[in-house]
Amino acid sequence: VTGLTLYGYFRSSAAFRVRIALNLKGLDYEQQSVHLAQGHQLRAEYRAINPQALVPVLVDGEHRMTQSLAIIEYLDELHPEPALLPQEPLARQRVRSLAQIVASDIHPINNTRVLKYLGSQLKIEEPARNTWYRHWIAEGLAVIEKRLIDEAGTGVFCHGDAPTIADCCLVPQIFNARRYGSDLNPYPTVMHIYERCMALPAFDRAAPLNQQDADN
Ligand SMILES: N[C@@H](CCC(=O)N[C@@H](CS)C(=O)NCC(=O)O)C(=O)O
Repeated sequence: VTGLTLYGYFRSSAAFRVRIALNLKGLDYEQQSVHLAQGHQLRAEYRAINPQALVPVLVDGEHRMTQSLAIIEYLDELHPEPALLPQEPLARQRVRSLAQIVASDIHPINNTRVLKYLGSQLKIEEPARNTWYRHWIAEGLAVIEKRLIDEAGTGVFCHGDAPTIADCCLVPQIFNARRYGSDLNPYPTVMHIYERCMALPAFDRAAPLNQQDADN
């Protein structure tokens, strides 16, 4: 078996998702830090690794892969235990749907490059940019909260009694929400699940401040 290397950054929530999955699977991996705040993702050396200029990238031997959810599903297919997706098609659909509220709808419009564009190109000041950020988090988390309450699939975690891809996405999004001062009181079910996840070493070890490149 060849080694795994994760290109990431301590604060990157997309890299955080993959760190959680690697830890849940009990896989060892090396980390390469790409300093997003200093724009190192835009350097030619890094674009040679990922033309999208985003983290994470997972290198497995001679194979290089991008997109956190596609990476996690790859890991899940290669190492089926513990499963990060349930077996039954409707349950799998539900887990992916919850994950994608975060990964496809909340996170992309709050990404570093989007916030930078709002500031430097559209001249939107920081307080308004932060309002934008919290707005999309509030809208997404409200829907997740409602679904977790209403849907029978919810268990100790987002789906059933073991962590899934949905939890891998939800937890890092809560870290981002806190960092931008979002009010999380309206989402007690979400926060319960968040706390249960964070009580697991696989989640805690993946947290931003537990990474070697955490600079503050
Ligand atoms: N859909 C991608 C998103 C990757 C992504 O946006 N990563 C962020 C960090 S969380 C990034 O590299 N941002 C750099 C930038 O915006 O310049 C995935 O899930 O992997």
